[in-house]
Amino acid sequence: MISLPALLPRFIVTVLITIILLFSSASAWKKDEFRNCDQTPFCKRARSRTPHSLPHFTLSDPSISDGHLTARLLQSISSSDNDSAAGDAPRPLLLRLSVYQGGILRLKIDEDHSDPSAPSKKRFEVPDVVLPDFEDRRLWLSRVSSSDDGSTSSVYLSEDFEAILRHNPFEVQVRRKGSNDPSISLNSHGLFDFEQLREKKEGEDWEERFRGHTDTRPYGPQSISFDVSFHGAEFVYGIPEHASNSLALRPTRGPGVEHSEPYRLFNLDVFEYIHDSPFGIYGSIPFMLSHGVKSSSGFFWLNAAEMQIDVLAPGWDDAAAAVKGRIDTFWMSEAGIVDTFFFVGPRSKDVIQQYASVTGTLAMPQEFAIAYHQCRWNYRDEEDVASVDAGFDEHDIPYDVLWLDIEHTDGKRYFTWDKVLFPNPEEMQKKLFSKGRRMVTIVDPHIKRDESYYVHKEATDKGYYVKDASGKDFDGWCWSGSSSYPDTLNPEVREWWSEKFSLQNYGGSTPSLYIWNDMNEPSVFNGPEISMPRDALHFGGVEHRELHNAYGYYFHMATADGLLKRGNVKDRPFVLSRAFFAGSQRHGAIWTGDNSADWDHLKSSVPMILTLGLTGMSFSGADIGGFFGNPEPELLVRWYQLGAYYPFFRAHAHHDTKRREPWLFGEQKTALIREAIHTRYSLLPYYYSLFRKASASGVPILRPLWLEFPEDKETFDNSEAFMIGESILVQGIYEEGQKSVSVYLPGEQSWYSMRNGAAYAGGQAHKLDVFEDSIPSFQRAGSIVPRKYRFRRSTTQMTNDPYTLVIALNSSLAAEGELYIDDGRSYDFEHGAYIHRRFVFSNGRLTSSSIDLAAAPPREKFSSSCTVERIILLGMRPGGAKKAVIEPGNYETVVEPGPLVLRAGAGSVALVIRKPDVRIADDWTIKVL
Ligand code: NBV
Repeated sequence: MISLPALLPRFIVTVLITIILLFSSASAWKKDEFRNCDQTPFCKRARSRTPHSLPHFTLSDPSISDGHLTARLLQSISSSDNDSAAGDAPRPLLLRLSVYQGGILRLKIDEDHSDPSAPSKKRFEVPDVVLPDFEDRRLWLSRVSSSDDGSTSSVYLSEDFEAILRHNPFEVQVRRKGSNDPSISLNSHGLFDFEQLREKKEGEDWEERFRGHTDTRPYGPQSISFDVSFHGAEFVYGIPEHASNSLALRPTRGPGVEHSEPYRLFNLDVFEYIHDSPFGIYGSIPFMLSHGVKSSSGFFWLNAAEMQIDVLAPGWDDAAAAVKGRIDTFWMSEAGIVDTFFFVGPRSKDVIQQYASVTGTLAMPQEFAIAYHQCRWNYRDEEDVASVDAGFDEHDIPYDVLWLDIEHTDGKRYFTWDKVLFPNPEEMQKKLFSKGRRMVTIVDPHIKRDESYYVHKEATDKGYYVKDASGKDFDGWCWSGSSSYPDTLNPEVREWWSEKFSLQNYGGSTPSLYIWNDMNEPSVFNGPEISMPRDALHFGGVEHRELHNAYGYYFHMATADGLLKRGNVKDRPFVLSRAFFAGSQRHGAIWTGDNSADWDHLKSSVPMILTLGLTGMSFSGADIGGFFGNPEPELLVRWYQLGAYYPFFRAHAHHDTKRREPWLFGEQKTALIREAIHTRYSLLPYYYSLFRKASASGVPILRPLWLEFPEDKETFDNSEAFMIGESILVQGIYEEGQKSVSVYLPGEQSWYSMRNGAAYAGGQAHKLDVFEDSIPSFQRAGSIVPRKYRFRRSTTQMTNDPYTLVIALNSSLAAEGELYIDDGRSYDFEHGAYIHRRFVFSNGRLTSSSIDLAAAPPREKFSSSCTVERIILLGMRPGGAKKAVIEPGNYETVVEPGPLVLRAGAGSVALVIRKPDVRIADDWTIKVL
């Protein structure tokens, strides 16, 4: 059937979309467009249960099979929910418990398909998220130990931990060996429930209706819920994506909780989201970490259906006395299976690494990608692009990437160009690239249903679109009018999609063009909750409800694969995605979507980005300046000053906003923004080293203070300050006209202001004056931070620039740090083509030596002729040294007072070793005398 929009002339379609948009931009967050828990039957049902009420599950016949522990889970009585058929005898469920190196337990519970009465429909298990080599790390279980009375079984988990299974009622506990108290447990409160698939009974109504949309729910109720308790925990964190002022997850239910909505994990395009709400926005990562003074643990549920999670306030279960140091949580999902991972820690960094060993670490980005990006919806045409590009040079502001939003296309047909506005796209990209700069274009998943559009034609002919419940290509409204969506769950579709990015297929593209995936929740303007109907069908008969939260993940994956192939696996892809799921860190960066130009959104960006980092998505950022609205110049400057520290650093704005390139607010504001961007460029060597660390181990770039100071309770609930790696602490300024701020500096060592070198004692809060030129930032005593202080047009011109090492001495006059360098582009570093140095300062000597982590001798080599042009010593008394002797070579250079920040007017606040001119790649020692 030809769709109505196809019959309408193009201008009518455009008018219709404009009307929809005008209407939708007329007011802010439309709460009513989205379901709350009470309007979501599975959530309402699950939440109405009380501890240890029916149904009740018992574990039976535990045994070892194939190195796993397997058992049957018997449901004693059918679920009391009104959606399940009374009188149906529930079938036993299959439970499988497996143990992996490094303290990881995996628990799976599913229906038993060997049971002849089981329905033929299989529940969805999310593929391609767990790393392929994770199974290689499985520890082969050979025996189950049973307690004398047969009431529990236990298995080895690691040298320090074991897993205990209580049989009746069924409970899983992870415990430190020899301890009676668990670290983490599941079903301790008997809230486990599993709605089994079954035949529909006559007269039963399985349909669900919401705001004029009907979900046919052909398979009926199939939700799962259970409680998880974190013991020894002060706070829990994680489960993005929610906009929030608080990094620690606040209780959502129980005594003292006013607004009782669970944290929702359901990828949605929420127009003008508010800055503090448990409401789900663009991405979902069902991974929670707990942190306490003594131990930390983590829990991950691999399930891509809608999830709702309650953090329960002490006393939620009417227990007379709340157990101190235990946080109970309640997890509910609409569909899928139980596929859960318990991480034993015991430290938070261990938990993060354990999670990374399951879902992977971030893909190492190219160097340009971690520098400054300039975006706007839209840079109008080639002339606009050229003038913005020139503006940066005129104002002496570096930037690396210019972005083009949806208007650059021919009628929102991705992979095409508007021929009038962008007649020479290749030339445009080449001009930018000649200055070392790149371009990014947007490619969204809604494909215009236009017979003459080759992408649509191919997808239709090959049957590559997601289908609606009746089996026809799903047709929804988005930017391109009537649109269909590639079913990237299917590996064949991903392969096809990835080929669209080859230089031959993507006309007008060049090797310096990278990609932005937006609207991949997926956003469907006329769909339920602005998304795809849950009964839409994917590859293998999978219902959209089962994989919704991972749709954007597969789309992002296919796009990143496309760039990888385009560059012959020699050019690291850069793809920014709005939607994400567990594991998206392997495919590229994400950003926090359409925030607003107000101080509240500035503030919530920090806990949001920190949460993303804790859950694997280290490479993330928020739109600088705020997407909606016009920031006052003061807010814009503060946003640049904060955003310059986000791992992903991009300014972006809605098309209805006033232009806000950095030089449009007068000379003084331009200078402040320039200074903020310069700060980021000067720290790029440090950032790049941190990205490498994150890509190797999963430890995030931006970190909550407690990750570095795990025993300092003062830090546990701090959502305003953060660490960059181990050495720098930043405090945001989140209020207009703020004159002073209280900054808590943790630890026993002091901290040096990165603005003026002043030292502040650790372990206390300091009330500090706030300055216009920067936000408070400090280098930790005992650290060495590599920087580059020559400001160029882009990172490309910085490659051979000399380094500055900033040494912040601790109370023993010692410090250490690292530097990682490679070609910034290719994968040769995986074969040994990198330089990794360790710097140690002690007893008046600075030594540089190589860190070699490679197991095998390098296949490739990387060399650098860069030198060190200056070494700044903080914490040495003035006149404490006059000269430095450099070995080998045994030559001398002067040590004299000098500035810390290299800008006009910065006073001499440190000792500076002038021009040691040692090569960064070499071993050397510098002795100060
Ligand atoms: O493509 C237009 C915008 C984009 O600029 C923004 O960054 C995305 O988050 N896109 C959303 C669609 C329209 C938003 C109102």
